[in-house]
Amino acid sequence: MKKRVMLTYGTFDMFHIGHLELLRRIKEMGDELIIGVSTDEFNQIKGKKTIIPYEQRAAIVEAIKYVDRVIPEERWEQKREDIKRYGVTHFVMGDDWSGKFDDLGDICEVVYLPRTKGISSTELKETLKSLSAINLNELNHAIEILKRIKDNLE
Ligand code: C2G
Repeated sequence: MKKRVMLTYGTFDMFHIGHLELLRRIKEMGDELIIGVSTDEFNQIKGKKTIIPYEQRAAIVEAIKYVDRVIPEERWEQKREDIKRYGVTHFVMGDDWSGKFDDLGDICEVVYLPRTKGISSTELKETLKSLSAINLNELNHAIEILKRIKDNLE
């Protein structure tokens, strides 16, 4: 039986359960899983702001037990070369990309899997931002109270 070599790409910023669930499901479908992790430069081309630098994002993905190989993703157009170079049989992405890579269907299976609901790097960043805004507010409020106490003591 021909070895099923799976390939997917992503930024994997602030690695979370949505990313893990995708990699788990893809690995379940095949024998080998290759991940193209978007470099910081490519994220600029994608217009995607990241918090965690490429080296750390790639190291985290490489440490995942489902992953057999990590390659840098530097250009939109490298997919076809990568599929040929690594003998990829299945190209798999989350379904927010549904239809976008069907053109690769002439050289491998193209599969889109449902995204994991309720989690995304963007939502995580928003939550962090709102938490720091709340903390800042409370800090300013506390400073006001301390000022009033100080004024009353004088
Ligand atoms: N994903 C998911 N569920 C989530 C969040 C993400 O299944 N809750 C999937 C996405 O559908 C994608 C993968 O996880 O297939 C990686 O997501 P991102 O890191 O956001 O990657 P993206 O910016 O979509 O990069 O050339 C392809 C691009 O590099 C894909």
